[in-house]
Amino acid sequence: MTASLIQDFQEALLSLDKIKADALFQRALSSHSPIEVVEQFVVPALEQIGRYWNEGSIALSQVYMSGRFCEELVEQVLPPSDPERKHQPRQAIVVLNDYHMLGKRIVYSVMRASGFELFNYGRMDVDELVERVVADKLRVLLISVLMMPSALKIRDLRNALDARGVQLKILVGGAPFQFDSQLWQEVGADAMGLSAADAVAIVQHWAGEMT
Ligand code: B12
Repeated sequence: MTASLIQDFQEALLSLDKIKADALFQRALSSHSPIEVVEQFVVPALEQIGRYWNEGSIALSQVYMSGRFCEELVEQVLPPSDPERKHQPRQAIVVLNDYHMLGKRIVYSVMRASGFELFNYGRMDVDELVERVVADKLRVLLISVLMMPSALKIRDLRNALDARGVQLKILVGGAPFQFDSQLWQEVGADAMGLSAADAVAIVQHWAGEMT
């Protein structure tokens, strides 16, 4: 994926030029797999947009519309599921507390495309999540958070599950864990992944241990 293609894509997003963004996305797809395009093209462009916003050089509306455009593009190309399901632990994915949904959507799609079946809980708070984990008898929970206050809520979740004697492997991912490499341990998670590909590799490893 060339840097100039990513740069052009990012500029199209920032100028809210949906047609151009779509054309560049299709061009990237002509030489790379959908997952590669998502992880090596869409994600870096959005991360750069996040940095601009952090510096104060762009408006929140530009960040928001870029996220929405990318959600639509990603939705078109990520396959819904693979018919060959593997033997696997009961698992789910959730966004805890915040409203950044794109990362979860990608991880969910990539997990399913890689042969895993998992519940998609959408967005939940801690109390609701504890009840669902117990009711669904989960063995593995994937949590996506993009804000620090949401990341810290994982500690409350772990404490509430411990109090009910629930043994659950928690895999976390999202911006706060990328900013602070020790945070996943501090909030009581079992592992942290930087990407959707990491999620697949880690759950595959756990599934092997559990069978
Ligand atoms: C787009 C965006 C938004 C959009 C979200 C649109 C949507 N539908 O999702 C909008 C404009 C709504 C938004 C709003 C806000 N945002 Co915002 N946003 C971003 C931005 C620029 C990109 C996020 C994104 O979509 N990235 C692309 C996706 C694909 O990447 P990702 O989510 O990181 O997921 C990848 C990996 O992290 C990983 N992954 C993700 N989840 C998981 C889970 C598991 C288990 C695994 C293994 C891996 C994994 O795999 C994914 C694919 O590679 C980030 C910047 C950043 N550095 O992340 C800020 C950012 C997350 N936002 C931030 C903030 C502060 C806000 C607001 C509070 C702003 C405001 N003042 O109103 C609000 C809060 C909304 C809320 N209550 O949740 C901060 C959070 C800071 C912090 N430490 O808490 C960030 C980090 C920007 C910053 N540097 O300040 N935001």
